[in-house]
Amino acid sequence: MHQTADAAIGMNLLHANQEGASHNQAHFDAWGVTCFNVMSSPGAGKTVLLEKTLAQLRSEIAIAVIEGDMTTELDADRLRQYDVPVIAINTGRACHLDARMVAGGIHRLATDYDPTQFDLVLVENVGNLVCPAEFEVGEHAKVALLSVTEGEDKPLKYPVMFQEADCLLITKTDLVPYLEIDVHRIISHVRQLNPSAAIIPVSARTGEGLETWFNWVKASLRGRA
Ligand SMILES: Nc1nc2c(ncn2[C@@H]2O[C@H](COP(=O)(O)OP(=O)(O)O)[C@@H](O)[C@H]2O)c(=O)[nH]1
Ligand SMILES: [Mg+2]
Ligand SMILES: [Zn+2]
Ligand SMILES: [Zn+2]
Repeated sequence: MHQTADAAIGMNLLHANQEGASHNQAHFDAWGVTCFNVMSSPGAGKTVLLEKTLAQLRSEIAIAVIEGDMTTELDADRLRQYDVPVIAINTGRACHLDARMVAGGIHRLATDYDPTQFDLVLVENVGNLVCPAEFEVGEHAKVALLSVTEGEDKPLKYPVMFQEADCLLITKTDLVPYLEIDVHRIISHVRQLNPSAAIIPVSARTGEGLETWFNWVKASLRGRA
C-alpha cells in the first residue's frame, strides 16, 4: 500500500531497466546470439572461469565478451589474450551493469563486427552479490558463482541472486580441505530457494566440474539444442 519515495524511485529504475533489457534481448534474438550474465562477489572466480571457457570452447562456439568493471580494463585485457572480441565497460561508481550500459557494449560489438557471426555473448558483471541479480541486461540465462571461501550461509543472506540463477557454480572446490565448509550444505541452502537451477561444483585449479560446465554452456545455446 504505502510506498516510500525511495521505494517508488527504485521501482521506476527497475522498470526503465527492464525496457532496456528487452531492447538488448531483441538484438540478441535477431542476431541468433545467446547471452549469459555472469555474476558473483568480487574474487569468486568469474574471470578465471571465462578464461577456461574461452580456451576450451572458442574453437567450437563463436564467443564475444562484455566485461564490466568499475574502473580498469585488467579483466578485459586478460580475456583479450584468447583472441575473442572483448568490449570493456567501465561503470564508474556504479555497483552493477545496467541494460543501458550493456546496450552501449552490444551496439559497439555490432559496429565493429558482424554480430550474426556470434553464438554466445558472455557478460561479466561487476563483483557484487546484490543488485546485479535485479538489473537484467537482456541475458537469456543468469550464471552465478559462489566460492567455497565465502561461507555456507551466503545463499540465505543474499537470496535474490540464488533465486534468479539458472546455473550456480560453486567455485574453488580445491580449497575445501583447508576450510570448515560442507558443499552439500551450500547446495541444500540453494535448493531451498531454487529447485531448478543447475548446480555445478568446479575448480579452475584442478579442472573438477569444468566438463559439466562446458556441457551446460553448449546445451543452453538457443537454436542449437
Ligand atoms: N584455488 C583456487 N583459486 C581460484 C580458482 N578460481 C579463481 N581463483 C583465484 O581467485 C582469485 C579471483 O579470481 P577472478 O577470476 O579474478 O575473480 P572475479 O573477481 O570473480 O573475476 C584469483 O586469484 C584466482 O586465481 C580456483 O578454482 N581455485
Ligand atoms: Mg573478474
Ligand atoms: Zn548496484
Ligand atoms: Zn539497439
